Amino acid sequence: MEPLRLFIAIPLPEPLLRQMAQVQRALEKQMPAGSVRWVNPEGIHLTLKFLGDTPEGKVPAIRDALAAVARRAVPCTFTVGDLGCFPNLRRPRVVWVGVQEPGGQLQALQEAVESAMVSLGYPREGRKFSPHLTLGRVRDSVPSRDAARIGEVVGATALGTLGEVRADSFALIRSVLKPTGAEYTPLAEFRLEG
Ligand code: 3AM
Repeated sequence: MEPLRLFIAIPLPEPLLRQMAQVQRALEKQMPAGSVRWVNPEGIHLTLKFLGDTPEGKVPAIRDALAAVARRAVPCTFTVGDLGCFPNLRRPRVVWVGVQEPGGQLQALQEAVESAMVSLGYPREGRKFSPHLTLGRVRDSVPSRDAARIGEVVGATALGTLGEVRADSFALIRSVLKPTGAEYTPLAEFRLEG
């Protein structure tokens, strides 16, 4: 049987997704044509952990482990705003909107999810958790002049705060890669009950 490509993420409210679509359109107008693959705004989410290819038989154990995390984790409120690029503005690969949560509960949730998945055999993420909402990915074929322009536009755009999100659940999501972009299907949602 085909493995499932899975990840764990916090879903976002519809009005925020509409704002994100507006930001995408505003940026697209200023950037070299076709230089960025914009993600489908309906699928924008806050990723907590990417699992990747997973045998279907492992899904019940993942669900059980995530349910246990959710029973202990507290809901949190985070702010969405400002723009940036990974790895940086000079070499932009991913264009994102930032997520700020000074209280540390989001970080704690991500660490709890990470540990639970490491216990199930997934590799621990080597990089520090940088919560973000991906707007688009710079195409590999983009000439360095165009990449520089993308970084300039992102650096010059003062987005400010788009809104606050009350996160009271997270989801296990299946991703199917298609030529038109990734299609996401939630397999299970977990309410934060701590
Ligand atoms: O939240 P974003 O969109 O940044 O980039 C992928 C996306 O994150 C990330 O998992 C989310 C759902 O696809 N992703 C994809 N492949 C990955 C990998 N090999 C990955 N994250 C880490 N390692």
